Order: sequence, then C-alpha cells, then structure tokens
Amino acid sequence: MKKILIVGAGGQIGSELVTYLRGIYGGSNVIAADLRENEKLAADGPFVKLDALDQSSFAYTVHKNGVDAIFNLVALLSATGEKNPQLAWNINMGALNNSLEIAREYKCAVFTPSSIGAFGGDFPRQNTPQDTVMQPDTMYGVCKVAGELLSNYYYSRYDVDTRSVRFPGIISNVTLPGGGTTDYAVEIFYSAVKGEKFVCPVRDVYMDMMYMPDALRAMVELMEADPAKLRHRNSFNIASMSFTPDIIYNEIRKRIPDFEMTYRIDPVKQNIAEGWPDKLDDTCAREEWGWKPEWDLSSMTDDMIRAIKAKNL
Ligand code: AKB
Repeated sequence: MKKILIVGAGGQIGSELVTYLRGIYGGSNVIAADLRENEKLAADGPFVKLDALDQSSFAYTVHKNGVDAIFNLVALLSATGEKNPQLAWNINMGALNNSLEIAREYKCAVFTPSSIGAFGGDFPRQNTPQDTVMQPDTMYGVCKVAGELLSNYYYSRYDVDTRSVRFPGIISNVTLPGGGTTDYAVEIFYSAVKGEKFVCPVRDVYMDMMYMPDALRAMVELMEADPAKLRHRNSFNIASMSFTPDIIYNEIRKRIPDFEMTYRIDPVKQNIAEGWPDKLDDTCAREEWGWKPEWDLSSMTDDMIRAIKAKNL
C-alpha cells in the first residue's frame, strides 16, 4: 500500500485509522474521505468531502490521487439497520459495490470490515469456526454475508486484492460508535468516568469485543500479509476478548467501586446480541497471517478509564 483512500473516515474506526495509517505510510499518502467536512482529519493530511455512493466522484478521487488501496468503512450498523433495512442495504452494499468496481478499474486493493453480525442461524455459538453456517436474520448481517461473497467474487473473477476481517464490537475512546448492538461496551466507560449510573440495553449475553489498537493493527497486518499464505480472504474471524455486561461492569468497579449499573432492555439489541456468537475461533487468522491480540479486558479497562479521565468531561 502506497497511496490509501479511506471512505467513511469520520466514523468510529475511520477517525483512528486515518491517524494510524498516516503514522505508518506518511500524512500525504493517506486520503481521508467522508460525507461531512472534518477539520481533525484535514489537519494532518488530505481530506475529501465524498459520498461513497456517488460512483463518479469516488472514481475521480481514486484516479486523480493514484490510489492503490481503498479502506471502505461506510456502514449503517446492526441496530440502526433494523430501523431502516432498505437504507442499510443501499448504503452498505452501494459503498461496497462502488469500492469493488473502482478497485477493478484502477487496480486497487480493498479492505471492507465484516462483522460478528455476519453469523446467524444454527451455528456453534462457542468457538464459532471460520467456516460455518451464516444465515443472519438482520439486514446488517445480510449485507455482511453478501459483502463477503461479493468481495471473494471480485478476487476470483477479476483478481481484485480484497481482504477483510469479521470485527467484534470495537471499544475506543476517540469517536463514539453509533447504531451498533455492541455500543454499550463503549458507553459504559463514559458513564463510569463521569460518575453517572449506566443503563444497559442488553443483559446476560456474551459478545466478542476488541480494543481499537488491536483492530487497527489487524487491518494493516492483514493488508500487508503475504498473499501466498492466505487460504481465506473475506473474511477472517479475529478475537481478543468476550464478556457479558455484568463482567465488564465488575471489571470497571474494581477501579471505580461506587459505579452503578441498571438494565433497561432494548428488545431489538437483545435479540440481535442473542443471535450472535459468544466467542469466535480465530485460528485461521493466527495461522495464515500471524494475528495475535495484545489487549485483554483488564489492560483495556485500565487504558479506557485513563484516556476518558484525561478528556476532563
Ligand atoms: C454492531 O454492533 O453493529 C457492530 C458490529 C459488531 O459489527 N459494532
């Protein structure tokens, strides 16, 4: 990767990926693109206001800048997707379709995140294998499975270098996530640090989670991996920690003992969470490109509390 374009750069993952990639590949070689102006992303490198659904502007940006790798982070997440399934399909598949077509024309590599939300139906919830039943019943999951298949198609049919991981819930302290089922695992830290009682929308359900630094490293390590070693492409299971709301609550209480949590179940989120894996098996990612997480629940909790306290909210 020499010249990178990140579409959907203003979101939870994009806002940190831009900085991370600029640190590795050089500020001027990482173009951030988003629907909305973003002063932060424009401060230390190129920024383009771009709608990823506008194929000709997207293609023009790739061509004009000599882009050789596209990170497509445009997505409506799981809970929002259930409120407006048609919009979720149009945005999620439209941005992916444009990324793949433009990559085919201009010979770019493409990274598009898949998700634990791609699983569904009668699959093993514990140590969910890389290759298993994937029959999701959310529009987000439908888009993720279709996206994995379409990305593999572009690889085998057109030789587009498509690669992807199935992200767990990503926990971070820079930009808040929005519209996801796993968002509670970020919001809980802000409530704890601000001294507020946290009202949790899901209960007694394990979901995979990952701290942002591991997620950023995973994207780069996969995109830089030796293609000859990849038996899979779209998408790899990756994992680092799995917990229920009670478990993360108790972990935070070890550091903030008077923190309180109560439940008000959101039936949509609870239903989605119960349909997802409890814990992924990431053996293939470990074997094929050396994936290994560096953060666990305890070290992440320390770091999240430190970083959010430093914001003086
Ligand atoms: C969501 O909750 O929708 C996302 C995801 C796990 O893909 N964070």
